[in-house]
Amino acid sequence: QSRSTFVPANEIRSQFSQAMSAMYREEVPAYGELMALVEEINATRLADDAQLRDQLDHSNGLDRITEERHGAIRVGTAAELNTLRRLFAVMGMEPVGYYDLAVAGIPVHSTAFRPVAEADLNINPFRVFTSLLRLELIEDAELRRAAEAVLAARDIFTPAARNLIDRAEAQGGLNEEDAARFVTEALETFRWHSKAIVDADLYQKLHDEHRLIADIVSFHGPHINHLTPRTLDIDAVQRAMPGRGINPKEVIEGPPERNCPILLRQTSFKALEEKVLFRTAEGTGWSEGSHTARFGEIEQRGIALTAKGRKLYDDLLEATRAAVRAGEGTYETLLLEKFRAFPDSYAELRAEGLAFFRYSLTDKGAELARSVGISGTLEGLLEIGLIRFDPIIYEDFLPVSAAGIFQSNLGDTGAEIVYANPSQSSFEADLGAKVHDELALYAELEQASFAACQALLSEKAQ
Ligand code: OOG
Ligand code: NI
Repeated sequence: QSRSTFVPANEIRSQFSQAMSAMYREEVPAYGELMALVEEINATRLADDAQLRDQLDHSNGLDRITEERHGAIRVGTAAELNTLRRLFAVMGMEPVGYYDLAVAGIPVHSTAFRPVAEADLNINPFRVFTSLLRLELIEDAELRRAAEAVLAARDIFTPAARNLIDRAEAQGGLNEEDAARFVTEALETFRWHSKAIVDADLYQKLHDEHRLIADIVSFHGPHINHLTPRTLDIDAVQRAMPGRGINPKEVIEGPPERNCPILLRQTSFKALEEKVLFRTAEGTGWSEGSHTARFGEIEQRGIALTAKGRKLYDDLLEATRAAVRAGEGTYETLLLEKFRAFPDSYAELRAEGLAFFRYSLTDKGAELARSVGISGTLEGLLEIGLIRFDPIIYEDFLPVSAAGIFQSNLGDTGAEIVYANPSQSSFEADLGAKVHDELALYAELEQASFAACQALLSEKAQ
């Protein structure tokens, strides 16, 4: 097997993301409707906004927009999470970030699998938000043991998928035939199964403990629970949804509408109620029931914030929530009001060290670089117009938003659980790897973009 015959991981990821989208479109028809709506609005927005087009072009973001989506799954055991890490690695996706959802009363902790290098993100930025159930948080020991037994008996991967993961690791890649088979087999893990692997009684007990626990434990695998396209104008999509027969949740999660979008704004529509079959207690037949797990979501991505910017974001969001609790007004107006304290021009965001930027040569810079050698500081080169800066897009997630999304789709029933500490190290032990620090990734990207400018400008000087 020679290396040159391997299908690039980027290509496998693109194929997988397309296959996933086709499967979800069939399973959840509203998703197809949503995709069409988002595509229309993106096209209009791009046609109307030359500045946005130019900016996306300079951060290599233009081509990837319509291909861009994220999904989410929830798994039950460390072994499942561990094999998922290996499965995603075949497609060039690595775990980035640690999210503790326990703070929001949700018994999971999570990471996002995604490509890490800029070139790979530009080819296809497909990501999967992946949550691991914290079974230790179930207090009822008998119920915990019952859940453990169900999880221990299932295999969420097909034998062929397992073989192909082994082969990809041993060889360093997959040939064309294997890659195509891998996509088909890996997809099986994410498929919806309407036949539960528990009886109605156990389902109900798990559900009473927390709806999410029932969703994770009761089925053959971690069905993809939403697949989210990226829109360039979330307010427009939110307004247009009801006209298409889609009913979004009331508020958009994340920062308010701004000139310079920051981080991530998301909205979703309610989970579908789906018919499921439970095993009868004797195990001889089936009884009908229903389950809600899958929903639709859209998102708009903005600039990645530095630690300082993120702190300001968190503080303002908390101030908004406190003001809402104090009855000072509606969430939406208070959010807008509080976020006036967040600078809203790229120049200010940069000057105050609140966000990450990608530097590139201007036309003038490129022209000069061809004739003379130039060196200078970043600020100097910016001032004389040889370098420009564009936002680095946030590729990750927000735990508070995620909690809002989870909650809107779970409803309010289900007992409160008191949670243990966040535990990144135990998550990483289960995962079998450390998660990347997302802030470090953005900082590297920024530094590398300036270094590349410097190299181009100084070429002729040597
Ligand atoms: C994941 C929710 C988090 C997002 O976009 O923040 C998420 C889940 O419901 O499993 O997907
Ligand atoms: Ni999501």
